[in-house]
Amino acid sequence: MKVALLTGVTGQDGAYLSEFLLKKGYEVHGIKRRSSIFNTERIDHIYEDPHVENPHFFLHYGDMTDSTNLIRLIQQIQPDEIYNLAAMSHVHVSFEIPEYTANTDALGTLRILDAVRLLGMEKKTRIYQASTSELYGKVQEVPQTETTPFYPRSPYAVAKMYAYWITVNYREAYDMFACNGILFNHESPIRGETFVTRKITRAVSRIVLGLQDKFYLGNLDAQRDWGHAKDYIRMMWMILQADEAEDWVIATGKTTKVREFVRMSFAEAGVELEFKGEGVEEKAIVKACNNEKYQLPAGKEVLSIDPRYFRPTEVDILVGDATKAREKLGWIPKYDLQGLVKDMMESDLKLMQKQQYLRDGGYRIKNYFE
Ligand code: NDP
Ligand code: GDR
Repeated sequence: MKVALLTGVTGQDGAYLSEFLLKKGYEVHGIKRRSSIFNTERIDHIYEDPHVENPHFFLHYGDMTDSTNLIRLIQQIQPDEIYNLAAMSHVHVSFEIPEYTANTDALGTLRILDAVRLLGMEKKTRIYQASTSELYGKVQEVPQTETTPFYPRSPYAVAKMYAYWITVNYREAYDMFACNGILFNHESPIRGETFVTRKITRAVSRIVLGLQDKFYLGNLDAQRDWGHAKDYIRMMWMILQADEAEDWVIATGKTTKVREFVRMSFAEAGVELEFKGEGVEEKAIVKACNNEKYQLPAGKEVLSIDPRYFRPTEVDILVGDATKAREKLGWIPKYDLQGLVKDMMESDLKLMQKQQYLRDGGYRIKNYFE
């Protein structure tokens, strides 16, 4: 039985990858942070009571900023594969906490690599590093490939650039099987609530159900290459099964504006929108509501711009060329953007219906302004 260790096990990708590896027959170990409230919601359904016989899924306390903890866990678990997914992963927030972001995302990666080397496990343990399309930042070439130059545009991206190169350096210096997956944006029903796609699908669901009046976004012109996380985690595993340790772009090859994602999400609920105005004055107005379940009158304003969501430096357009992964790893995504929006909207509508029942039953429900 192969043994995998995942950092960031409580995040979107960690949850899907754990499930995937368990189905493949792996023993899976995940590192979670201590938190004052439960932070395992995404993996609760696969967590096994540690008292049952022969469990396959284990959680350990740890932190990317704590070298001795990481060394001890790697020594104890003796993983065949490490997936380094832990990160302070919010680009905008990284401008607020740049030092912490560097410590976790850049030095955290070094700590993992160096622990494996220190323990003499270079030949045993394969390492996947969660690299990102944010490395391309101020884009030098469209579409972006494995050879496109980097130009990071946030403390997050700069930290991830260190992580990228230290992974390459350890591979070359110590002959380690260490790989970067340069993954473009991937989303899902369990995407963090403050990333733009999930913020949109949650807000749209709340608005059509009458739980919220309108919502606010920043730059609607940003373009992203959005895929489904379920497709992307499969590639993380494929990257570590390859014959050679290499770096790989994983992307759909299509790019879409944030504005269009808003339009598609409302359309999924049967609501047609019209965008009026420009810049910070832009607004989205209901043109028609074709779903009799929802009471949205034509002319209702459902979205405005709030400049607080603008970033000090923005990444305008990302679109990846995953030809290498397609040809050498057989990368064929199952979801297109329409399928992704549908999956996220179905899930958030269900989730928000639960809130609607609570509200109608006289219970107080949370407001979400983020
Ligand atoms: P999430 O933000 O959903 O998850 C991040 C995980 O890292 C969480 O489990 C979080 O724990 C954990 N974490 C954060 N800081 C620390 C720390 N100091 N020590 C230990 N654990 C920590 O990210 P995703 O699942 O979306 O992404 C996974 C990885 O892939 C990240 O490294 C991200 O930067 C990268 N990436 C993501 C892309 C995407 O589109 N999703 C695209 C390209 C790269 P907690 O739950 O306690 O907060
Ligand atoms: P990104 O994702 O920065 O690409 O990083 P995010 O969803 O946060 O932003 C995408 C684009 O949408 C614009 N935007 C807004 N973004 C947020 N979060 N909130 C808003 O209100 C809003 N309005 C407009 C942003 O300006 C941006 O252009 C994600 C993360 O998962 C990273 O960890 C990962 O490395 C990259 O994707 C690839």
